[in-house]
Amino acid sequence: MLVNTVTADAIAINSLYNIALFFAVIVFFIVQGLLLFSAYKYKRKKADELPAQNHGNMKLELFWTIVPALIVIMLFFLSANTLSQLSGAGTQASPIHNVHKIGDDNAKRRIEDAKRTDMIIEISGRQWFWQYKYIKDGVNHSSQNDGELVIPEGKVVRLDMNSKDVLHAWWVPSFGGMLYVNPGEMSYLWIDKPPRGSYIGQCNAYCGLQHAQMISRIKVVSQAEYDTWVKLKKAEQGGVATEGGNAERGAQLYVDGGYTYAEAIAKGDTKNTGLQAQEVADLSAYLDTLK
Ligand SMILES: [Cu+2]
Repeated sequence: MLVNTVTADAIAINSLYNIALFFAVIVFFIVQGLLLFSAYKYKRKKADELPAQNHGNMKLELFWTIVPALIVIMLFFLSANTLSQLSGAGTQASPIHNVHKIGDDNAKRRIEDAKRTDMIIEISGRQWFWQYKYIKDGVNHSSQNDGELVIPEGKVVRLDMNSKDVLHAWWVPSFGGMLYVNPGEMSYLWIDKPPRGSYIGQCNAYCGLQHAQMISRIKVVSQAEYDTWVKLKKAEQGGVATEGGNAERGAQLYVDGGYTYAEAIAKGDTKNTGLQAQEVADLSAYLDTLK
């Protein structure tokens, strides 16, 4: 009801919330309505009047015990059902199983088997930013200076999270649930095929003075835009010019002359970057704007 929900997880959580809200609103109006009605109807009319003295009403008491109990039982089953549908819960229908101690290989294997994953991003919470490490694409990036977590659309992205200092919590309302990120533990969350767009999250556990600054900006883009972004980031971050597919030659160039990816681009080197001439020219122009 309150946020722009875009993934299946977020939609499931949101509809559960709406059902709970529906019952809460009905209960609110019945209780407040009876309160106002009684206050008006049975108010003292004469100074020395003694109102009727009632000692219990069996029917009424049964009603206000059984009906709320039924509502709570129903909400319990609806919640359990929603929990079991959430992405990544997979075969283990509990978010508790999405967290394990660092070094627990059995638990890690269960996580790896739980769900098909297209892409893994390691996230570490720090006072007071999020560090993003793209495992396969070799990009190391953070939320400092409005850095965005860029992901390609329609992919199943697994976030492998831990904290380097204190307790944090990852929460992007548009993608659904929140998860604590603790020192000494791994927490896993899946972003299930997000559509293109910009989303925002906030660390949801008070983690020190600048907790409020701990914002995560997420940008979901097309695969082509993502590929370009990866190239740009790698160019900015330097690194070894091994994109030509010849890692040994790249490593040798790097050792011999500290020849980095960025330098290779600056020199218009298509061979060691593995890029087309036009791409090298575009990247080079972009890098110039950063100087
Ligand atoms: Cu935090």
